[in-house]
This record gives sequence, C-alpha cells and structure tokens, in this order.
Amino acid sequence: MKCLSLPMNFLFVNTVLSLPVYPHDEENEITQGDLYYAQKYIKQFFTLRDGSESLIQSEDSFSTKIKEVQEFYGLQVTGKLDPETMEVMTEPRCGLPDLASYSLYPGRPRWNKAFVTYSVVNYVPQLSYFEIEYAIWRAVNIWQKVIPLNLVRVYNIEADIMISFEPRVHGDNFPFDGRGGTLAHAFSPAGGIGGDIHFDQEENWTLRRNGVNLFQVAAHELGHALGLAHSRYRSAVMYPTYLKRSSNRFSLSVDDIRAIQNLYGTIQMFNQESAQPLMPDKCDPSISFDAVTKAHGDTFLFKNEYLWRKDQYTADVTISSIQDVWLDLPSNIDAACEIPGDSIYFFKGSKFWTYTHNKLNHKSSQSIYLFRLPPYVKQIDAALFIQQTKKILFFVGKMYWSYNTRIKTMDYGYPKWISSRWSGINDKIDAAFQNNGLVYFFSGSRLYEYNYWRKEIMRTLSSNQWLGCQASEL
Ligand code: 01S
Ligand code: ZN
Ligand code: ZN
Repeated sequence: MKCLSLPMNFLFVNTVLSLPVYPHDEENEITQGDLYYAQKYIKQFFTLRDGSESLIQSEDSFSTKIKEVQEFYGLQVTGKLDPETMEVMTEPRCGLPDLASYSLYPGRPRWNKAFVTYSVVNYVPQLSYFEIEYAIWRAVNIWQKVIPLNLVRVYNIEADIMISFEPRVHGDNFPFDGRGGTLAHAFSPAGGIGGDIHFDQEENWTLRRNGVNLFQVAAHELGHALGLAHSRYRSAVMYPTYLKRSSNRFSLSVDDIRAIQNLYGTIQMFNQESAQPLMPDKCDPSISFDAVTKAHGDTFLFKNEYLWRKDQYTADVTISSIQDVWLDLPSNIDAACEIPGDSIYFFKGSKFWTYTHNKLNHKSSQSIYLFRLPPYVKQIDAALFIQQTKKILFFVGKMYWSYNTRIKTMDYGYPKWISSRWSGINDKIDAAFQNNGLVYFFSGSRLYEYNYWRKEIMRTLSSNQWLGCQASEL
C-alpha cells in the first residue's frame, strides 16, 4: 500500500551531508552548495510536486534519483553527483517537472522475474464470470504489451498477484467503505500479500460508463501491483481518482508507459505503427499550437490530442488529453474561443462545438456556415472573441471576418486583410486569445502581444513562453 508520508525535509538534509561525494578534483569539485542545489533540483523536477510522495529518503534513493537524472540526460549512470551531472542540472530549463508526472514506490519494488502469475480468487454477482475474467485479462494486457514481462493466469495455486473481491473488513488493516469512496487497492510487488489486488465487493461493478468500470479500475490496480504509484496526469491510468471515460478510448497514457518502462525496460517494437505517439514537449522552441483560449479564467493551449492548462492563480501548467476535459471534442482542433459567462466554442474543419458550463450544447457538432461564413471557407485558423465589441473574429489565411454575437450576424465589409487592422500581423495565425485587454496572436513558434487600442505589437515572444518556458532566440 502506498501510505507513506515522512518528515522528509530534515531527514533529507541530514543524509545529503553524508553523501559519498565525487572524488575530489581540483578543477571540478562538488561543493556543499552543489549538493543542496542537486537536492532542490531533484525535488522540483524528479518527484511529485505536491511533496506528499517525496522519494528522497535516504542516501540510497538519492543515488537512485541521481541515476534517474543521468539516465534521463543520457550521461554515464554512476549514481554519484559528478561534475557532468551537475552541469546538466544547472542548464536553464522549463520551470516544470518532466519526470515528476508519474511516481514509483520508494525503493522501486518490482517483479524480478520474467513470468509473474495472477489468479482471480472470487467473483461478484454484478458481473458474470466471463465478464470479470475478460475485464482483468484486458487490463493485464494493456501493461503486458509495453514491457518484457509475462503475466500468466494460473488456477488453484498461490499466484504472485491474487485478485479478489473483498468485504469491508478483510484482514489487511485497510477495510473497505461500501459503495463509493475507495474502490480498490493493491500492494506493491513483494512476496505474500505484495502484488495482491482487492476490489471493494460492494461497488456497482460494470463494464460500461455508468457504475464503476471494472476494466478501468483493474488497469489502475495492476499498475500498483507492478510497482507504479500515482500520476498527476488526468489522462494517466495511474491518476488517483476514477474518471468516467469512454471505455473504447481507455488505454495507457504516455506517462504510464514511461513509468512502467522505467521499471521494466522496453520491448523491441517491430511494428512502428503500434508505437504510441510521443507527447509533444511544450518547451520545444519550434512548437506551435493548434488553438488557444481562455476558459473559466484558465488558459488552454491545444496541440494534436493534448491540451495544456495554465491555472489563473498558481500559473501551474498541466497537460492532459483534450477528451479528459471536453469528452466530445476531436483531436487536432483548429480554433477555440470563449464568450465569458456564456459559452466556449471549438472549431475543426467545417464543424464547431459549443460548451456551456462544460456541457456540450446541441448534442453534437454544428456547421460553421451558421455564422454566414462563405462556402469556400473550409476551416478556420483562429477564433478570437473581442471583449470590447462582443465580436468573434474568424481568421482564415490572410483574411478575417467579424461576427457580431449580439445581433448574430456577420459584420458588413468583411473579409478584410488581417494586416489592415492588425498592423504587423502579416503571417497566417494559428491561434489567438485576449488577456487583460491585450490580444495574443500565435503564429508558428512566435507569439505576438498586441495592444488592441494602440493597434501595435508590444512584444514578440516565443509561443511557449505563455507556458513558462524560457524565451528562445527570435
Ligand atoms: N487504489 O488504487 C486507490 O488509489 C484507492 C485509494 C487508496 C488510497 C486506497 C482508490 O480506490 N481510489 C479511488 C479510485 O478510483 C478514488 N481508484 C481507482 C482508479 O481507477 N483510479
Ligand atoms: Zn485489502
Ligand atoms: Zn491507486
């Protein structure tokens, strides 16, 4: 079980002081200050950000963490804080963790054998025998297919992973709480109860979206049974809470795959098709975005099947899949805009979707020609709501249209050249939104900060600066 919270800071500082330091070298000596820096760095970038699951508890795991840093940056893996490692840690980088999304248990418990057995001990009347076996088999397979580990179903013998449905009190000091609340728990890899999975007998287990989907929870618990702790990504199977997802779309996220492969390694992919698409790196200096909008105060930046959400209060940036937030939306959207206090619009091709209070309006997509856009417009590059005039501007190539949301008609005299109103904006626009009276235009890897009244560009930034990344040369 993961129930660890230790008075870590004090402990950590003590152990850092007694670390085996890289052999003394006149030129590149590691100072006490370096050690503190490394400690802070690892804490910030290589463990969970809320600090509740800090993995740095002893010299041993500090060295493990150093190894992780070295592995990540492709350095020689020594587990020691050497000058090369110190150097990569002092390089400027994005202010947010990259490995800190998932977490493993302290000491990295895992199965140290190629064949791991599992068995299903009992069943519940909510589902048939076949449905339960099938749900667990599918959950086993989503993990098994990305790591070189074989999970074998065994019958009537003691298995490594014993799976059972349990009543409230069931002999392991973690009694269940009836319907709702805790749905299941699992023990990290070890002998005896280690690896075992218990489902709360009283839940409304189903294989659909209503009730509690057994396949989905089994996939999560198997992650624990294989050695994964929770992830902070909403799209991750190891996200701590149960989210209703459409079952056919439920699969491992890139974060889950990184986590499990960190423990067990990868398997050779012969078929490149089956490789998961890589999660885009938001601090890639050449990144561009599909669409950007404010929604309920936070800023959302869209790219492919992902979105980044920047919190209006903390400026924290989190990535998730688009469908985690707006279930009915497709990937690769073209444009988005919010009419504050009313609804949010999303555009892709000749379709648009609107949400009010995160609920889809009109049951499905609608046609962009409802806005009286001419039929030769096949898609929109960017949509921008202007607070001052209550108009939605549609950017298409080098032209733009202006739609009056109050009287629901397209303004006369459009399309116009973008540069005729927005001097300095000469390129095609990918995305646009308004913030504190300023208008932001995204074009490729550039971000223009535009003063609406003075009609001029205030600053040229890089697209991902909004996400807290360092400025790149422009
Ligand atoms: N089990 O793996 C859990 O994470 C427990 C909480 C532990 C502290 C015991 C649990 O039942 N969490 C709920 C849950 O939905 C909220 N877990 C399964 C899931 O699919 N995320
Ligand atoms: Zn239990
Ligand atoms: Zn869990």
